[in-house]
Amino acid sequence: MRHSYQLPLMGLLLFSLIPSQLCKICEVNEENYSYLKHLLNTMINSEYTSKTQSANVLLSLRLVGIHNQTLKQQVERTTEGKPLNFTSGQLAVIILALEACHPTGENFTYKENLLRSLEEKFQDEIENMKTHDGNPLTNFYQISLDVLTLCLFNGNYSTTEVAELFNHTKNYYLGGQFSVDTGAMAVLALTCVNRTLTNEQIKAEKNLTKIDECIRFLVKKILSEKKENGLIGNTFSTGVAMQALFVSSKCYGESEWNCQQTLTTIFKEISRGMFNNPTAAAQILPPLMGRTYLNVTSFHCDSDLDKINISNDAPESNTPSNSSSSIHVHYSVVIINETYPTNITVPNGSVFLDVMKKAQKQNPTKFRFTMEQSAWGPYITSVQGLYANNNKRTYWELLSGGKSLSQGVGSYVVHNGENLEVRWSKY
Ligand code: CBY
Repeated sequence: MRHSYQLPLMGLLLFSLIPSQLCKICEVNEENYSYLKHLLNTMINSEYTSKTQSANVLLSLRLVGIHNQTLKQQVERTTEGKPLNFTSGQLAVIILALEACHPTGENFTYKENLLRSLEEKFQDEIENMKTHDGNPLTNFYQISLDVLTLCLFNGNYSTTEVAELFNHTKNYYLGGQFSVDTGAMAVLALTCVNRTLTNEQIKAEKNLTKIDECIRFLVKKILSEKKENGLIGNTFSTGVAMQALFVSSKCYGESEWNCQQTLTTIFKEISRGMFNNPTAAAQILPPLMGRTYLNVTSFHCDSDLDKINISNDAPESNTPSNSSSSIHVHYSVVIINETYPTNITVPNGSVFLDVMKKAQKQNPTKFRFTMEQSAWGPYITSVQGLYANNNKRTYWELLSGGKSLSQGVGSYVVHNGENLEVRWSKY
């Protein structure tokens, strides 16, 4: 009889001895490694179209214990002499990638000058917020990446400023919608800051409470974006959301998130070709192996993944095989109350960008556009000479049948009879 109440007590005691940093992790077991192989194949055999794409891939590979010297050198080369060319978040990803999971014996060589440059860029973001109605130079996802990187590598930032900045809920919204990617990246950044504060004890108790509250609020918001199939936000925000939930498991109950269900749905999405973009693959792989960006400062990140034999075949594209047949779509440019419509014929399997190029050729006055390469592929910067502007929170939104798309122009495969639109919008 005595044991019956002593056991739970012992359990409670043991539980309270587990450090609060220990997280709830669910990860892929070996029988599902074929999905990971597909991701690795996409990441390693892609031709990177932007500097941050290769940095995202390098970061991801290192976090799962795969060291690729050629890729590392490629990322190193992008930083030579010109960290000024990058936005703050791009530089943060590059630092994370170059410094992640050092194999023993390797020196931290880049960190100092790149970190100083990141500190400056972070200050420029804050300055811009002060002078432009709270709008950073880039966005709050990048600000979170900045804080995470500065925190992990002991760069300079003010905790009070961070606590203040991250307490404005408005910063987590894009176009009136809570951005799961942004909220989740903020949870990672704040968790890092929180851990350093806990170590420094009393120093900033007020900040600690503020940051704690903020993490709890964000975790609640992230969980409220959980879909019936287990995705959190959408397919592409689920990876970073998983990371945030791994490091904050003390903020929610076990019944609030079924991690296995999320994994199963992600496998389905991998099979559907949704992760054939190297950055998409890079962002989902670490959480599938139970890793988060907070593991960047670990000295070894070994896993069983390096046993996987990666082929040199180019990743499969989602272009259907009968691409000789044609399809017809409606395409319009919409600027406030003006609509400029047209009909376009493209080969089956074409992406949104192919439609835009064809329309531009047909009528350059109405359909001319410019783009730049982002980590996720081409990003439309202007249509008809009208440019997106971060300070005014304007951008060109992609829609199909009136619904906003969750893929960019280079990835979204168009369908026969579809109503495509690029719309001048505010976020
Ligand atoms: N990364 C960034 O700076 C981007 C942060 C991010 C939250 C990002 C999503 C998440 C991520 N993991 O990187 C983000 N998008 C932002 C902030 C934005 C805004 C950018 C403006 C700014 N101030 O920096 C903005 C304008 C609201 C935006 N995204 C627009 C778009 C559309 C692009 C259309 C175009 N002009 O080309 C689009 C296509 C949505 C639409 N229907 O118009 C879009 N974004 C999408 C779909 C996405 C997802 C990409 C998924 C994919 N497979 O291609 C995204 C992952 C991402 C990139 N956006 Co934004 C979000 C998602 O669906 N989960 C840091 C940097 C270092 O890499």
